[in-house]
Amino acid sequence: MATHANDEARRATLSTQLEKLEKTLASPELLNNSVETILKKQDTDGSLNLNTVEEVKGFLKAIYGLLVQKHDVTDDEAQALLEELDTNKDGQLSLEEMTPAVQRALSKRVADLKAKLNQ
Ligand SMILES: [Ca+2]
Ligand SMILES: [Ca+2]
Repeated sequence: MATHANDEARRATLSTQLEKLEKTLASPELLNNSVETILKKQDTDGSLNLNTVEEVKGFLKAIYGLLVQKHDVTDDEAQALLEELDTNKDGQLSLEEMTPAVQRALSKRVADLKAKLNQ
């Protein structure tokens, strides 16, 4: 019985998370706010973009955090992400350039949560 109650509580928590994530993904404004929060947390020099490998590494860690995966981030991984997302090739990531990666991470998290809830 106790196990059943725990399972119900766990499902309720997951459902709440799922709802919140789906809302964020469905609203450009909420998504923008989320990316902005992440950017401000990683932006150590107040440039309002990610312009150092350290900042990009922090961003990549934040994305892994969204996926609830503990993962060490290397300079190479950060460099690869920077090259992938840096569409105007100025060597730094703007909020607009960060958005697809955050969107991707959130979508993946939504899929994971749905899979868990359907178990
Ligand atoms: Ca910066
Ligand atoms: Ca750029």
